[in-house]
Amino acid sequence: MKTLRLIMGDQLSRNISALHGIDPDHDLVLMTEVWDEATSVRHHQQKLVLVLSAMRHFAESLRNESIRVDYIYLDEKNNTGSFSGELKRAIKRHQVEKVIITEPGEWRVREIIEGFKTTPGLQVEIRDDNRFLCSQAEFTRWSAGRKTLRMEYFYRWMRRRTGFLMNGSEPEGGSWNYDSSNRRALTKKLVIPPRKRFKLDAITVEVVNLVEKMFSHHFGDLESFGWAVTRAEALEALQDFIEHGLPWFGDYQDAMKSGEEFIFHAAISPYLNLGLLIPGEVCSAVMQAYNQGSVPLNSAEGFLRQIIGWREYIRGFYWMYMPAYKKTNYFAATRSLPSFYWSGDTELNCLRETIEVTSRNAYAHHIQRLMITGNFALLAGIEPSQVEEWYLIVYADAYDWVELPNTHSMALYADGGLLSSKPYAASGAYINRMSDYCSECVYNPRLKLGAGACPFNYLYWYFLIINEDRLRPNPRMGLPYRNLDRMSDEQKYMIKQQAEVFLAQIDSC
Ligand code: FAD
Ligand code: DLZ
Ligand code: SF4
Repeated sequence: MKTLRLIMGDQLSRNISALHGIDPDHDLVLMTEVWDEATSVRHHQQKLVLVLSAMRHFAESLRNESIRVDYIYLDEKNNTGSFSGELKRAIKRHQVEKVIITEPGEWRVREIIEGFKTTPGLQVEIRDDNRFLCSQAEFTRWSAGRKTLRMEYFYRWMRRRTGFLMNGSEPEGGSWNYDSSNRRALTKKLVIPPRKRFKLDAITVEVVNLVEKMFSHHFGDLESFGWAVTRAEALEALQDFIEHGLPWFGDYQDAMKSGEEFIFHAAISPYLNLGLLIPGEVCSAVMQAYNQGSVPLNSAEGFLRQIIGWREYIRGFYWMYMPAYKKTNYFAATRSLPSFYWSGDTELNCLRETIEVTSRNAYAHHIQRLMITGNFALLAGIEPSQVEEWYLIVYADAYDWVELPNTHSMALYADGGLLSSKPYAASGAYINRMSDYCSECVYNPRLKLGAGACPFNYLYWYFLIINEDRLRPNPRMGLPYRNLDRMSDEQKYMIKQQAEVFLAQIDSC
């Protein structure tokens, strides 16, 4: 039977389920650049270059194995611009009877793919995505009967299942989690090695020209593009991180510093999410470095937790709660996203630094995403769908399955606590402790009120005041509310006043 194997832009793994059992004599791979995906949101220009260049390189690598690939370019004359349109054309062109697809990573695209099943005379086989360590069925089994789905318990379950950092049934070193030793601030003396970046080859240059021509109105700089676009390069980037970043990853996981873009983070999420790297191989490389003694336990454990814990948990969580949960808005937040999220033009230095680095690299590390742009959006009551769209646009690693739970649930607590037991809300004191941003800021993180007071301070208390009915009953919010209770009515009144004046002029702050 003549079979078409559809490979989408974030499915660039040779071992992906859709390619299993491929018969090069009869089967054909379809890869298609489509307008609908390129414009589903106004993706950062670097993200477009990364996806399209990685797709073109992947097609080339399949052809080098004598696999037939029908590759449709974005600017081709007859390109219909959609997955369904291109699949229909390909079925006719090649007289195909069967289509094999790996399940897509996004609800919206999953619905499109399900729609293929109604095509008369066409067999459609949707296979599980085999690139995760925990399948959806296994996640559902783990979650059965649990009142809340907390990552920490999922993570312990995954440690036992994978055997990573386990001594029999006990965690290596006696503790499951070394997060408390992962909160050091950077010192001036510490030298941070640059992360591996890559030169543009002819294929990437061609894509850059295309993106400059068609998408120059999208967010972000293109000049600094340095992402890996092939598996070989992605493996090099992983090795570079393991040697030069991982040993310090644990200690400085939460630290932020002006001008330091990647610190000791891996910057491999774009590769994992495209399929250029596979989580199992990343964990094995970490374990090898740990077993050789070149990486301390807090780094190995902290990093593994991100991959086998957070990443897998987030994916299970997405499919468990979609699509209804996307619409929740626990704090009834309605404010529009401030324009400085696009321009970086703000006096709040921590926000400016984070937005500028995001524009330059289509990357910011977790704490910048969570505790700077995310925390501000939470405290300022920005409408969740606008914040989510921003995150989906600006990061090279952003796909709905991973961006949505991180933004909607972790950063904005818009689901009311499905993912975390309390909101990640913080005042300027946290940002001052974990970064050097405040020393270059017009505001003072030590001032709670009045001229020059850090806006994160009064917005934090304002957030507690206006959401008291929802948050005070939460046992984990006891301490902040006890601190609020120590304030006089006059202080609370002044906090409200200053916060409301700030929020009324938020676009020009
Ligand atoms: P490292 O800090 O070096 O961590 C290693 C790897 O662990 C990452 O590459 C990533 O694959 C995985 N990981 C770590 N934390 C998470 C997490 N919370 N969820 C899923 N995987 C995780 N990550 C994305 O991949 N895509 C997104 O669109 C995305 N949006 C986010 C939005 C917000 C508001 C927040 C708070 C976080 C978001 N994250 C997202 C998670 C995390 O910030 C990024 O995975 C991480 O910054 C990627 O950089 P890194 O490779 O240097 O990560
Ligand atoms: C992100 C993206 C972009 C920008 N362009 C394409 C494309 O032209 N063709 C394609 O197959 N995939 C693209 N992608 C990735 C898809 O959006 C992704 O595969 C789906 O959202 C499923 O997760
Ligand atoms: Fe950000 Fe406040 Fe520090 Fe300025 S003082 S950098 S606004 S936390």
